[in-house]
Amino acid sequence: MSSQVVVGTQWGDEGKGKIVDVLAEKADMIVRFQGGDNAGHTVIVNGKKHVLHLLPSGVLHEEATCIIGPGVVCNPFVLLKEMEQLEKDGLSTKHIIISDRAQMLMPYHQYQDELEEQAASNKIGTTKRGIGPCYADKYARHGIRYHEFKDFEHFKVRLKDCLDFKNKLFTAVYGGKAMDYDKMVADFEAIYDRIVPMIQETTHLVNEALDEDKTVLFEGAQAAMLDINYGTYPYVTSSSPTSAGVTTGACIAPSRIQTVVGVVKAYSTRVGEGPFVTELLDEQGEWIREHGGEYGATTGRPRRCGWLDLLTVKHANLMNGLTDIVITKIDVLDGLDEIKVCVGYEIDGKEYNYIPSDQADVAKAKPIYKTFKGWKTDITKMTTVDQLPQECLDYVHFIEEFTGVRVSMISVGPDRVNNIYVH
Ligand code: 2SA
Ligand code: GDP
Ligand code: MG
Repeated sequence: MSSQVVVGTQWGDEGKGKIVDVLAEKADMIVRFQGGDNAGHTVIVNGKKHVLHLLPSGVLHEEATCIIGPGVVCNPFVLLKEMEQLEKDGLSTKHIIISDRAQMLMPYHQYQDELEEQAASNKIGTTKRGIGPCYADKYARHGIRYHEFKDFEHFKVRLKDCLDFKNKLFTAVYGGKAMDYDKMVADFEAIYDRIVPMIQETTHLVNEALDEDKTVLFEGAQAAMLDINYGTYPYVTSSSPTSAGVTTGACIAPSRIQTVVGVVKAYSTRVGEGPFVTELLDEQGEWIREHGGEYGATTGRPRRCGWLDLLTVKHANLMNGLTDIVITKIDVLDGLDEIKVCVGYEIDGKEYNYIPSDQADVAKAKPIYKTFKGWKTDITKMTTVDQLPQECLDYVHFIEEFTGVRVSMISVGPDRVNNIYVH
């Protein structure tokens, strides 16, 4: 049996999509276990760019089974659009399965997300894809699961109940519009024949694959600092994008997890609101954004940029039990004279080697930096560790030393082939 988890260690957009695609070459099954189409995972193969939102990033490997797991909030309309795009690109979508326990993200969730973001005095900066409202309904036990969709008459009754309730909320509380039930029924009827054949019970599929010694890859979306429990709450997403999230979101026992790969971008970015201790609100930050192409893969929003904050990676390691780190986008730093890394916070004169839970404290934190000399060499064509400049290796070794986790791969470009294997 081989089970491998891939998770983000910062605020997302570390390049998880690329890494999952690379690791999926050896996988028999790839499972998304949390989140929804808020994710934007970019995979580049032979110069062709694919941006995936709901589909696992391993989907380009047609021989592997791709599962949208029970922990996912899945918008069926977005899913079909994404599948149509792949089909246009000449790729197969026959290997995609939706867990019958996955929550169906409904048009009213998306609208609710928009209205709540508009009304909020303290905005989260969500992707407005309906993720928070859908998880809220799940935990309030109002959610509609995919198995309910199979019986369309039953689904219509559930939809009526839910929409009546939401329409009261939209009109009476948020000053929005009521959504039309008949139109919604017609929209769902139109996708019924494509969606239903993909719905299956998946917990036995995943566990049987592990029993049969197959290789199963669990793909995280978002990242540790956006975790609902241990991220920068309330500026987080509404799921657990961690190895613990795999156990609840894909239904495997914790003891079945073997390797946990944490993807670490060589600098930090964040989209949405919330404290960001190493943020660079100057030309240096702009430089990173332009050189790193740091714009949201789902919304196109400019990402906030800053130096690597190793306290977040340390925090991610506590949450995930990382066995490996993959460093990405280190090539983006190629042109710099010097590079800083945050190794601690100073808050009201006190030094912290961990991340406090109160965001008011984090907002006051001053980063304690260690400075590295830049390598000023183009590393994008390099394929082995011994080709890397010493300054670059010093940077990589420091990440290993600080976190206590080995770096097993270094990504030096966006394409599937731009990798240096370390161990
Ligand atoms: P939500 O929509 O409820 O999950 O938003 C809550 C917070 O989670 C953040 N979030 C993300 N952060 C980085 N990348 C994400 N995916 C897209 C990408 C984002 C985009 O790959 O670029 O295109 O803007 C993602 N999804 C959610 C979000 O910014 C909020 O801070
Ligand atoms: P994800 O959400 O973690 O999958 O990351 P995104 O796809 O949102 O953002 C990562 C961006 O960086 C994408 O445009 C990738 O194509 C790109 N990328 C991934 N790895 C590398 C790398 O090592 N170097 C460079 N220059 N770009 C990379
Ligand atoms: Mg992304």
